[in-house]
Amino acid sequence: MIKYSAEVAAAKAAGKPIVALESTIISHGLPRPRNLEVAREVEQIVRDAGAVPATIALIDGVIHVGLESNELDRIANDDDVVKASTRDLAIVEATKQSAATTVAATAHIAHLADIDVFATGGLGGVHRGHSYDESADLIALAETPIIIVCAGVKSILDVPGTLERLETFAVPVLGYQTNKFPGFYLTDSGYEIEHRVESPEQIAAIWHNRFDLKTSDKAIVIANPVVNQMDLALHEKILDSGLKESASQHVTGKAVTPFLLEYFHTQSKGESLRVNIDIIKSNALLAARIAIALR
Ligand code: PSU
Ligand code: MN
Repeated sequence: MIKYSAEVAAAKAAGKPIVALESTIISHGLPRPRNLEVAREVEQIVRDAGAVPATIALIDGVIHVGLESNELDRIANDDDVVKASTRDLAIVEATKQSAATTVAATAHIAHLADIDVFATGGLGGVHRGHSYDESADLIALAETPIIIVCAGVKSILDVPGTLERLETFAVPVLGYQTNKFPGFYLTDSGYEIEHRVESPEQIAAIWHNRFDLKTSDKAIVIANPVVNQMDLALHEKILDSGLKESASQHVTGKAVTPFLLEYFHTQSKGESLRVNIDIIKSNALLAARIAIALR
């Protein structure tokens, strides 16, 4: 059911630390041609840190854990690559489509592949003024034992609403060297988090304790704030107009998040893109250090 890249298959055989990487960021989150370059750079960051990258996607209906170079190229550049969340997986398999996987679907597949650590940009969550627009990422976190490194939830979302839902689902949220919940493009969303961790070793200890306590059926969210955030005034301005624009164009369902991210990238003339890339790289590095600490 799963096809492993040569690199990931060798890492599994040797018991090396592996980091799962999400592919919707590449196909639907970042503009071409920068998306493919970033995907390759992020994989290299994981290798340089001493772990093995496993970018997850479906190619012609087959689940891939780890992509060969030409496969990564297809996910970045083919127009027919769809965005697959967990509910889409069986359908994409049966119809032999190629798909990038969201946080939810990537976490699910990573767990199937026995990978414990996963890096992304920002989590999905509750949308602002939502009439039931809530990312399936939240449900996946409630059902999948995996450590997910992110820069908080995307600032286009209802941040306090998302934090409340994570509490309801009993998903622990740990600030990495901070008590401020990060706001994706922003270092601080303005909301506090109770627990803070200082090191990958501490995260590994929490992971192992949860197994002992049998509270390990959920994800652990590691919230890693971006260092050089986006200009605050610019962020507020674009967010405001972007939300209005998506409402007036009646953007719905899985198109909402890619629409708003692209709106940010064009309106900010690349400033949000710079921050988004910083976020992904820094999260991949931390995820690699955690994967190593778990061994
Ligand atoms: N983080 C980014 N860029 C992205 C995403 C996350 O920096 O494009 C993607 C992830 O795949 C996440 C998805 O799962 O956005 C959420 O989409 P939705 O709101 O439709 O669930
Ligand atoms: Mn949604």
